[in-house]
Amino acid sequence: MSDMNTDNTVDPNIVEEEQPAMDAEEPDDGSDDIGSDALDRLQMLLDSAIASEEERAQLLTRFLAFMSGRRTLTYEERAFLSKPPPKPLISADIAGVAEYIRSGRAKNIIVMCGAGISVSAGIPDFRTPGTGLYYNLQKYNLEDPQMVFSIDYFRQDPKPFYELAKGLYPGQFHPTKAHYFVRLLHEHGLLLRDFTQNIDTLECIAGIPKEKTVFSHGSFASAHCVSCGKEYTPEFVRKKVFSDELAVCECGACVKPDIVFFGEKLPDAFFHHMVEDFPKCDLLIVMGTSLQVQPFAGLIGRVGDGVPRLLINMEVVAAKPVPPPADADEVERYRYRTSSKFAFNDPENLRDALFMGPCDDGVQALADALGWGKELQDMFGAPLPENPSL
Ligand code: CNA
Repeated sequence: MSDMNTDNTVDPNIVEEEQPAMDAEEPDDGSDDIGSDALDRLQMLLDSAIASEEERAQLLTRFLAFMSGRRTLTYEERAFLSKPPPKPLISADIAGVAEYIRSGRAKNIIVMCGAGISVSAGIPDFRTPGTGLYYNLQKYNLEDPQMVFSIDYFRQDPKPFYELAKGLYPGQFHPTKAHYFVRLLHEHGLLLRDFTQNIDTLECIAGIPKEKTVFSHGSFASAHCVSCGKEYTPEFVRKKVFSDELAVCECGACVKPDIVFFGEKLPDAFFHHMVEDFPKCDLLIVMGTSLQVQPFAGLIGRVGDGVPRLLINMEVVAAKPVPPPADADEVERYRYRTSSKFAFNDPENLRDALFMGPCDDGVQALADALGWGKELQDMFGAPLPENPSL
């Protein structure tokens, strides 16, 4: 995929380009050589909620017969394999997404989130002007505030990172409604996976099961020496952080919590679940992220064509700059073909829904529309567990 750095490391500078199409070409000669992209489309239809159960079963049976040479495909079948899927949502907003969930079409929801979901807990995000962590790092006169998460810079001067770590270290904050909404999705049996970029581990405190969470940029749950690789406990690092000391290894180098710095590889779980989960996803909810950091940001382009996506954020991010082409034949394909940009600028868009505002308001509105409003409020108001594990 074009969204992936070849070395699979985090890169904040890559902004996603348009993804190549995953659509099927219809053969001009009417033969049954429908091509491997049509097989991809078949797989996608079978994996997604776009076709009904009956359509899926019929399609699979006929296709298997075709593959084993027992029959040829009809014109309609070939057309079905290449046609754009039906309109995904009744409206590109919270009400449309709620209707989609209520209709039972969302059974494998993936949530992707970032620092914005923890802002109301008191943890600043990176990039919001005036309050973000990068703004607060001005006193270090760094050439670029992102250097604080550069592994080379950390080896030279770990102090800015340690200071920043103190401000978002797990154990000091209460999860937000956005975290509890993810748990609610899980309790309603709808959560396939929660891909978080956050390192504050508020997901664990909110009670989202660990196996449902992918800490895409690592966490404070473990730590290693950057030179000899010796492992240290999170308690060791925690004590140092809160006594304003550096955690130093017995070899003399600095110890770093296992959060992913720019230039470092993401955890294996990220790639495993990226490949396993996204083809099954039937609704993507993206919350509180600027979608600036790759390869995470490119995940939005990994759901099947036409699979609805909801962005809940203070600002519009990753939007396609222009409306789709005016060509009548191309427009439907273009509209529902998955790319790593949202189609908010398309006035006919019924696939990418937007709630622009605080995450907590967005999830409360969605929970209300689903009839889960009180459940969310009660969960948010309940006392925290005594000893949540990181
Ligand atoms: P970012 O680049 O700072 O973007 C945050 C996004 O959230 C922006 O688009 C904001 O407009 C939006 N936002 C801010 N507040 C709210 C709110 N209340 N409701 C809705 N939207 C809001 O952060 P990203 O997560 O996109 O960048 C990825 C980095 C940030 C990851 O590597 C994280 O590790 C890192 N980070 C994590 C934390 C944390 O763990 N809480 C805090 C700060 C940074």
